[in-house]
Amino acid sequence: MPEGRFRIILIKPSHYDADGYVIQWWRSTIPSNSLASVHGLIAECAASQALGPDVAIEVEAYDECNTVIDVKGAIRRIREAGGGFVGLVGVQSNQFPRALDLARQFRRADIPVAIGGFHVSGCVAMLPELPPDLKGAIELGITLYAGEAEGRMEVFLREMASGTPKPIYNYMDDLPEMRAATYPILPRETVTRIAGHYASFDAGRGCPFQCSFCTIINVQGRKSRYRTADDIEGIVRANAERGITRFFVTDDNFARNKNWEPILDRLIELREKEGFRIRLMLQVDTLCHRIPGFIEKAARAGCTAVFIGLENINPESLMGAKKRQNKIWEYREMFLAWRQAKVMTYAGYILGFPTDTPETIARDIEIIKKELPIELLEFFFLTPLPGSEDHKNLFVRGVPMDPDMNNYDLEHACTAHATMSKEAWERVYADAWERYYSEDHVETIMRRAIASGISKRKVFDAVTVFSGAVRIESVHPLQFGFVRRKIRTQRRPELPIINPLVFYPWRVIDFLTVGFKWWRLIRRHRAIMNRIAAEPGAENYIDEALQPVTTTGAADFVDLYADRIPNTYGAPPKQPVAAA
Ligand code: B12
Ligand code: SF4
Repeated sequence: MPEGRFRIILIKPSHYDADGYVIQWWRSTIPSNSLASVHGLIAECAASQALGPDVAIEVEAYDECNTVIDVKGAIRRIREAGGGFVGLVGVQSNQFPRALDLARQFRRADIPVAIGGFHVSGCVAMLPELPPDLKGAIELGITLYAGEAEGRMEVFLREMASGTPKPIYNYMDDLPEMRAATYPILPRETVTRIAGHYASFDAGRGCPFQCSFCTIINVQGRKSRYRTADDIEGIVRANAERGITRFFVTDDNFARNKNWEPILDRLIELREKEGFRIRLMLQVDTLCHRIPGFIEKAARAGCTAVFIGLENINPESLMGAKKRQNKIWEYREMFLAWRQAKVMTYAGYILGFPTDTPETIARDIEIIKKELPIELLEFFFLTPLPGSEDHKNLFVRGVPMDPDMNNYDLEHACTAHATMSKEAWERVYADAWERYYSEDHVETIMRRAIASGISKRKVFDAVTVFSGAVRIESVHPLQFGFVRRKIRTQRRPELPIINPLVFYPWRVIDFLTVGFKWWRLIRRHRAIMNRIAAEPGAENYIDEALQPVTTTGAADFVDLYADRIPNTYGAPPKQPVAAA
């Protein structure tokens, strides 16, 4: 056991862009809840003197998406403390190569390293044996942690501190209870590196559905495990003491959190009786509008934006991916319900289901633009993420998949498509962003926002970020931040470090070009917004998507797909029409 001090440096790694530079920003936009969870657990161990009364546990937490990691400084601080380790936290598959590159630098200095997160947990949960990257990590002397750490961090710290940790901790068969679980919490200085000072918490874990591309059900289970309303109040109060009242609630499907109502009631009470200025971003499924009171209470609790897993509008694709709960004939009603509550909607759309072709995708995006009142649509490649049933099936059958985990960011084609070539699939992805964020459609989105009383400033900001992130910065909006940083020396080891005389002039041009493109986009969007806002009667705008669904029929796209919706699927009876 160490004596005196034990310093733990937590790093949530980022990943590499196409040029091999770490994707990082002056300010990132979404907090890392994994970092908050692990930090909270270690802070609790520090407070309870888990390593004994003579050892002070010190903890630092960094999100590499908004912080340049000073590896030498971290090594020095651990050595000065006389002991400690580096924890690479919440490492997703696409971040595993970067995590290993950081780990190698620490291991060369003989600093102990542990890695946890979805890549390790997903592989351990689903694969018959460890994949080569995890085996390689163990060979480097890195400790792997599969499963959730609530209730067991003390044991882990003791074994790390004694210098005899196991090569791999596997708690996949033992999901901890969430009631009274430790709060996910970060120091204020970590939170303020996120634009808008958003913190996060998971009000629960697990989802009852069985989508085949999803890793969550195999790692966190299909049973809803949830925090109590008292604990959510505790998390909110602890953050509010530091001046933080905006939260990203990271439940993948908050509508299926069995405790959603007491939690929302408590947040409403905090807002309405005690004046807390709570703002929430939630993730929900497409059936949430059927839960009585859910949308209304979410809005009263401070929800201003929701992420909805639309995934696709083609019933064949949804059935193929076992996403049976998505009922396309109800989509419009669901979006209108959120709109009525003045909540902005983000919907995820997956490209590359086996029956997708460039033509059907183009057609479906046009249908969505015309018929569904969504603000932000975000596109993803269908990806066999380690931890998902899709990945396991391909792995077991030996189907080729991209060996470079850095590409598993849902922005790359990682395995072959049934009909599209890799290039065609990539073109479809680029075209989807162009098509949805065309100036015409940006205008429609803004018109709908003004007509529905949704904050036009908020919609302007979000639409501008979403339309520029991929097209200007070449990163998905979920990885976006403000002011990109590229550190010359922090490049993928497979690629050369560029001479400063070449790198810095290139960087200046790159920076100015990107800045100019943003300036032009902002100017164009602002002109659209100002023009619409100045039009008399803008608030009376109406189009097909804003019309309530009538009792006689749903939207046209339901007709289009009528012959593909299985009879047993609960759809309203429709006259089948030939697919376009
Ligand atoms: C919030 C979230 C985000 C946020 C923040 C990231 C974060 N990790 O907090 C944002 C929006 C940035 C994000 C982005 C992306 N995400 Co995300 N995200 C999530 C989400 C919904 C919640 C994460 C979370 O808080 N989990 C709860 C924590 C507590 O669980 P955990 O990370 O496993 O940590 C526990 C244990 O693993 C362990 N542990 C973890 N680290 C360590 C370290 C040590 C030392 C120890 C001892 C223990 C330990 O203890 C923790 C507490 O129990 C998850 C789904 C999910 N349910 O987890 C997806 C998820 C992690 N994301 C995923 C993906 C693919 C992405 C993206 C790549 C794709 C995309 N475009 O959405 C991007 C890109 C991110 C990037 N920069 O590269 C996948 C990852 C799958 C995989 N095999 O890699 C997930 C699982 C969702 C899915 N689609 O299946 N994401
Ligand atoms: S609804 Fe979302 S979280 Fe639930 S299984 Fe499907 S993809 Fe996963």
